[in-house]
Amino acid sequence: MSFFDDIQNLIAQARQELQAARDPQALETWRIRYLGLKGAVKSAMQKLKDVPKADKPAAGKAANELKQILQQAFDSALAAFASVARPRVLAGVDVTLPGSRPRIGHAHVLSQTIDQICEIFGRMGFTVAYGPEVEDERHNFEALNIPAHHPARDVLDNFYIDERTMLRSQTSTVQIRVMESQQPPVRIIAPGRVYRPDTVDATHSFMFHQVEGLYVDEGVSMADLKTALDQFCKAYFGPDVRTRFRPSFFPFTEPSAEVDIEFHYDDGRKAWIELGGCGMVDPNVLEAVGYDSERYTGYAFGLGIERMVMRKHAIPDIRLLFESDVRFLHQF
Ligand code: FA5
Repeated sequence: MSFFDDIQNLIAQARQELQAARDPQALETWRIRYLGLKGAVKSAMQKLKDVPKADKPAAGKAANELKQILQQAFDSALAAFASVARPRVLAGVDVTLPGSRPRIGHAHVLSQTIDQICEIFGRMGFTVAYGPEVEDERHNFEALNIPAHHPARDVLDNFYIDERTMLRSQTSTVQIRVMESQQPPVRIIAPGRVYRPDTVDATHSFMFHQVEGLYVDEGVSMADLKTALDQFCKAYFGPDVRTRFRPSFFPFTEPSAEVDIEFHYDDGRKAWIELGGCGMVDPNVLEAVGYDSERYTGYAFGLGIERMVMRKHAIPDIRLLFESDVRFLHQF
């Protein structure tokens, strides 16, 4: 078969295959096979050197025409494909509309709040400490000045695992763990889960989160405590929020107080809402961890995180925070 017959056969075969190409992928495969760097057109060009000298001018022309014919065939197949395919893909879609946000997951509102709390106290110089949720009685009670037979240690008021081990009922345990492991000055917060067999209702859960705060150094005073908590509440709830400190009692602080924030209802009513307990660290606690209570003083606080979140986002029932209902969780 002559060089010219080969060219004619190639054109016929290429056209046939191009007609059969049904999608962009097949079109691209065709382009590579015929017009690519190692394609059929290229090898036809290379065969020119074997053509007898007399036929060379005509063969060169035929080879150039082969290239043009196949390139044009490819271009028009591509254009035809694009003009058919685009309306089919975009039918009924207004590409000028804003996109719809994909519903991807995000941190739970309680985790977001814990991050926020750590950030706010971080700016005041507090570092973050953690302690175990399964605790011994020394850290949950004894070192916190809560002796044996104290009503707070009742088996009905705590989740005991065995005689000496329990799920911690307060993050105050971390105060002890931190003070046992370092010398003053100590300035930490400790967020985490705590467990109490409380009857579940709109504001109580058997598992909830607290954030503990502890600052021990020379010359720490109740005024420092009030300033820190007031500043925290203003940073978290907004600059207009008012705080109030009510005298209270905790075995591990003296004096002790309950910290409240003023809450404004939509109908104009106002009420004081309790956030947690606080006070000056009792000297007995400082002595229990080997600190010199003559030299050092400190303050501590423990705030309920669910109560803060509920107040800030007007969540009426604590159970909503634990039910994993995405319709609720997606709002935050
Ligand atoms: C304490 O737990 C003390 N450890 C706080 C403290 C720390 C005082 C350091 C002094 C110094 P109390 O039992 O009041 O205190 O709990 C603190 C907060 O946890 C409460 O004000 C409330 O916001 C939250 N809380 C208590 N029980 C529940 C519950 N069942 N469900 C949800 N939140 C609760």
